[in-house]
Parts: sequence; C-alpha cells; structure tokens
Amino acid sequence: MKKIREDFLWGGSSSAFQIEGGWNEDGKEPSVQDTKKDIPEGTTDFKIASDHYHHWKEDVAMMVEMGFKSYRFSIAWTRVWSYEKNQPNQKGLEFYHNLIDELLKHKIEPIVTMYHFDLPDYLQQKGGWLSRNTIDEFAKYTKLLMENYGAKVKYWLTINEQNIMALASGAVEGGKPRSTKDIYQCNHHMFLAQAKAMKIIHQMSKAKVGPAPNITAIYPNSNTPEDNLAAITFTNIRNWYYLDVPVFGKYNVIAMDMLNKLDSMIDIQDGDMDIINDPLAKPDFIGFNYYATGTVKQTDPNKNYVSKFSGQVDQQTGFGLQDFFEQVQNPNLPKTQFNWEIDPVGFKNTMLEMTSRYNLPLLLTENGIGGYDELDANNQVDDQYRIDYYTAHLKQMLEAIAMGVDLIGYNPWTAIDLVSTHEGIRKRYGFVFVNRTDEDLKDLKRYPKKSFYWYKEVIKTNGKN
Ligand code: BGP
Repeated sequence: MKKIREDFLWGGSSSAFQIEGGWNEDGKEPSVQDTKKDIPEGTTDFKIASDHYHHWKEDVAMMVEMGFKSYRFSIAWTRVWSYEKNQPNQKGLEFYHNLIDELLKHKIEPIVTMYHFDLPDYLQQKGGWLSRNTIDEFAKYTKLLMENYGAKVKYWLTINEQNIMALASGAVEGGKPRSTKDIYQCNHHMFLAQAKAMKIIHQMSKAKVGPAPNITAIYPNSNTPEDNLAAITFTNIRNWYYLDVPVFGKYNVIAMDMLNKLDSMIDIQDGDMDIINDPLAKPDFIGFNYYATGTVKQTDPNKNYVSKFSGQVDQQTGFGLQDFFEQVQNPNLPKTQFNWEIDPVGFKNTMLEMTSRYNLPLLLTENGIGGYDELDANNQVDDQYRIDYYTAHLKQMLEAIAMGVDLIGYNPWTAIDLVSTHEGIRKRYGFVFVNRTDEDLKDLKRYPKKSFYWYKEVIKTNGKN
C-alpha cells in the first residue's frame, strides 16, 4: 500500500483578482475582471477584494502558522506588464518578488498560476483569445516571468480552468458569450499558448509545469445506453479534451465529432500540432481543481437547451446541448449552502480516472466549500461544515494515494477568504476570515476560523488527523 509522500505539498490556493485588490495601484492596468459589467447585484467587485496587496505579509504569516508547505496563487499579468508603456512594470514585478521571497523564507513552496481568468483588457479589446496575437503575447509574458522568477519558483501552472472558461464563456471573461465555434477556436489558441509557455519554462528554468483544468468524474443519470453515451460525450468535451491535447498531443475523436456536427470545426494551421507535440512542451504533472462530480442524461428533443451555463453557475446544472447531453442534479448527493453537490468519493474516482488515463503525477490546485461565515461575539468563526467537508475529502484522497495515485500536493480553495467569482465575498472559502462584507469594507482584519486550527493539525501529522 502506497503512503502519502513525506514532502507532500499541503497548502492553500487563491487567485490574483479575487484576493489582491489594488486593482489600479502602482501601474497595474485593467484586466477583463476589472472591466466586467455584469457584477451581480449586491455583490462586491474585485477592486479591493481582500486587500491582500496591502496585507500580504500578514497573510503569509497566517499560512506559516498553519504550517503550509505550499501556496498556490496567481500572478496578475496586468500588474507585471504595461501595455500602455509597452514595458515591464517594475513595481508589479517587485510585489511578487517580495511575496515569493517571504514564502521561501518560511519554506513554503510557491505554486504559481500564470493566468487565472484575468486576461489584460488591452488584449481582450483586440480579440482576446480569438486572435493568434494573444498566443505570442502569452509567450512574451512567460519569458518575463522566467527572467524574474524562473530561478525561484519550482512549480508553474499555465492556465486556470480553461474548460470552465469555455463552458461559461461570457460569465468568466466578461462580455457576451462567444459562439461555440469561436469558443473552440479560442481553446485551440490557448493550447498553443500553453505549449509555447511550457517549452519556454523548460528551456529557461529547472521548474516543473502543468495545466490546471477543473476535472471531475461524470456519471450517467441511469443505466440506459443512451445516458451512458451522454456521459461519455460530456466527459470527453468537459474533461479529457483539455488534457488529451497537452499530454497526448491530439484532439480526441469524440469531441471532434461533436464539433463537426455543430458546424464548429476549429481552424488548425500547418505547424500548430508540431508546437503542441514538441517534447519540451509536455506537462510534468497535471494540476486540477475538484469541487463536485457531474451527472448527465440524454437530451429531450422537445426541450430548448442553453449552450452555456445559465444564470446559476453551480458547476452542475444549466448546461445542455441538444442531441448530446443534459446536466442534471444527482439526488444521491448532499448540497452546500450554495447548492453545489458534495461528493468526496467522486474525488477519489476522479483521481483514479486521471491516473489510469494519463499516468502522470497529480497536484490538487483547488477543492473546497463556499458558505456563509460570521464572526461571533468572541471574534471566532465556527465553520464545522468546512471541517466535515475536508475530512471526508481527505479520507478519499488518502485512499486514492494508497491505490497508487501519485498525488504531490493538496492546495484547497482557499487559504484566506476572498471574493467569489460570481457571489461576492458572502460566499467564503477560507481558513482565515477577512472582516468585510460585500457592502462594508469594515477593518479588513484577519481572524483564524475553526478550520484553521483543524487544518494545522492535519498538516502537522501529514494527513493523519
Ligand atoms: C473555480 C475557480 C476559482 C473559484 C472557485 C469557486 O472555478 O478557479 O477562481 O472562484 O471555482 O467558485 P465560486 O467563486 O464561483 O464559488
């Protein structure tokens, strides 16, 4: 029976636009998250967020106290490169130098995402990922990161949740959702950008790099062959599409068949697949986010489906594609306060499926539960529900490891409270409470939640808790 590694990367996760704030400070330029118009009513935008830009030292101290071995965060492209001046932004580069140095001083391994939903607005105005120019810009950005941090950071993640950006197109990018054809063309360009980035990282550093999609096991709603076909189609288009290209260097046939039938075939230019198949452009590990599994059934010919997530972005429902699949709720699973299904066994199943398919080391880059948390009169936060969620997932994680899954780390979402992508700061994920609400900035003070002390013990005992 395999055991958890002694150097297992226990940590926590975040993303720049959701935690930093300082959205226009020290030369930072706007990303698509700053220019987004459809912030749901009553929820905050990302301008101040958790004000990590000014509290980073204190936040790292909290991580040190929990005993973190790693911290997964993202660099804001718009902080380190100025499109207005067409040059690096030294102050922005300095911010991440300071953060990384502080982490290393405390033996916390930085795991850095290059791009987490926050494309520079300048590039978006020029077509965003639909333009091949963005591929070259991403390569240029990668070189800047390597020149600055290549010698310090051992783990890099290229693109966070490329698959969710495709499924929820407009919702994540801001602006109107794109057509299916454009979404898949954008995807192709992201694969090329990712391949170029992985090659540059391998050429310019000794670091390891991988993608970070959201991967989850997909269940058929029943044991009918039709529902099973819906599940096979959905898992290919939602999950494997995003790993087959970087790992195997080819598009999977089921996804291609679907795109063909939808008259949305992508334009692959001569030489593109050579870029993707370059031996230096292969991932060293698979980073993945896991929240909940999905369940699908065959479609109903009399129903109208939306080809994207509708208003309620709960990662489970609202997505259907006529003749292919319809996502449904799974009545066997409990739900979070925000209606996301809870499936710890699915976590193990997802890792087993990925291991059998790709046989690469895995790195968990997000897993967690969003809920309403409040400070009580003694400035404490009782988030037992979060401890229960993690306890169940860690049990399954250890079983997966015992079965042979090579998991190198667990970096749940999130280290510190931050602003949710669609639900403001009322939907909290952190081990540390940040004292502000959507409406009121209060004092932004940090308070450890009950889960903070629980996680500290887990890390101390290398998962035995
Ligand atoms: C993932 C994203 C994160 C994060 C998380 C929780 O999809 O990578 O950025 O926000 O989900 O989602 P939400 O904030 O919508 O609850």
